[in-house]
Amino acid sequence: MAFDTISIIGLGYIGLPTAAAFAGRKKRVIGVDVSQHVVDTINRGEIHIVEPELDLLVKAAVTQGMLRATREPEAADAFLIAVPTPFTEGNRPDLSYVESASRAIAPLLKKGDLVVLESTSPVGATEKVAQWMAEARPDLTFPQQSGDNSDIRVAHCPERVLPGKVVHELVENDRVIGGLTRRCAEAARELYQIFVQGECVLTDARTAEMCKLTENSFRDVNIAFANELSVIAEKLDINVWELVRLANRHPRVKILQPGPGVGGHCIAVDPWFIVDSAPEEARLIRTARIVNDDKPRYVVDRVRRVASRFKEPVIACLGLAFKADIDDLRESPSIDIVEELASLNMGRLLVVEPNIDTLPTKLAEHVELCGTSEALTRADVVVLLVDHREFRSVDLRKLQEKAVVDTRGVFHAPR
Ligand code: SAJ
Repeated sequence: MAFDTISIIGLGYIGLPTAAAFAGRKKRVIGVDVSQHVVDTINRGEIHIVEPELDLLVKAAVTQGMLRATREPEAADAFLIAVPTPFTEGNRPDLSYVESASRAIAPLLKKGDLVVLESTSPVGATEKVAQWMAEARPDLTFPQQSGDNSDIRVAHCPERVLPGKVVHELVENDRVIGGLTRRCAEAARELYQIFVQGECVLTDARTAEMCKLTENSFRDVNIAFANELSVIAEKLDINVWELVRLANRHPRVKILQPGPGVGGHCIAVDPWFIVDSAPEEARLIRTARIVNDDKPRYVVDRVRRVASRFKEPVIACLGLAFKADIDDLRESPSIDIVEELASLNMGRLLVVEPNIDTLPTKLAEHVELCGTSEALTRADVVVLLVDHREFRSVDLRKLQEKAVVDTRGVFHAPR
């Protein structure tokens, strides 16, 4: 199959790097996004997200004429849907962006085209994509009607890249490719092999959908174990960081690190897609979500207890991002914690986040953004929320007179 022109619908954290990867292999790429700002930024050869090395790739792709962004989808040989799949009230998956994208590309389809759903999706979503397109194009045949002989091939290939390492992981990671038929999967493998150096492993679409959800749920459940352990250890007056380090010396034990909660837009969301599909059966997965979602409240409680011995405490919160050494504040438990502390009005709140210049508006009114050294000088209570590199090198003597709540073991773990 010749994939001369590839269209990527959704130019976010996954779509844009994928578009740049195809363009880097000299494929003509049409990137589609609903935001005029995103389209204009990319067409200037710039990027609207923070991801190491991506700026250079996009600049090269645009200047060489291999990548062009537009708001309206155009004809192509392969379409990749990489739009958000958020969850709504009640933790139910919201497929409305996927549906809009499917309906937008349907009029452009021609015999032989391939459509791949990349967005993390509940089981059955790829079948729905094929159904939405079939409704709009009764003149073409789809896999659910004609099996391997269909005019249009439809597959699911979930992204698995780690924010901060996207450019490398996109090329190096193995890919799970699930086709609505075997031929669909094979066509998608041919597409991904254009830039993927990892292995492209074929399966059916439902297994591929579940595989992605399983990976993130596995991590969520294991982080929940670590978070629960940290609460138990505190109650029993045990240093959880030492405990985890020692237990992990067993050859078959690998406990993850406790933290202030689970953030980001994947691990805190995807397990709910499994719970929504199998509410009675997904007991452990649901409980893990609840344990992790409860952790910020527990941290706030601890800060409240510790701060109560000061009359008007200055509280310094170190870190706002959802994990170390990135600037991404989306779904960050640290934001929830700082917001809750602000609403409790216990004293003066300082925030240190070395990776941003301005505070999100919802915090700006109540807290002061400052540098690490100023915060440590002024604070009575220090709350470590993110294990950023800068905080790891803090001189522990500066904390001697302070009350410390360390949610990541940066100050409390043996150095
Ligand atoms: N966290 C802990 N303790 C740990 C590990 C993580 O508290 O031991 C917290 C982090 O601080 C953060 C959250 O969990 O708040 C999630 O961070 P993460 O590094 O585990 O994962 P993400 O959300 O950055 O990326 C994940 C990855 N999935 C897996 O590792 C199974 C990535 O490969 C996926 O592509 C991505 O989700 C996604 O897009 O689904």
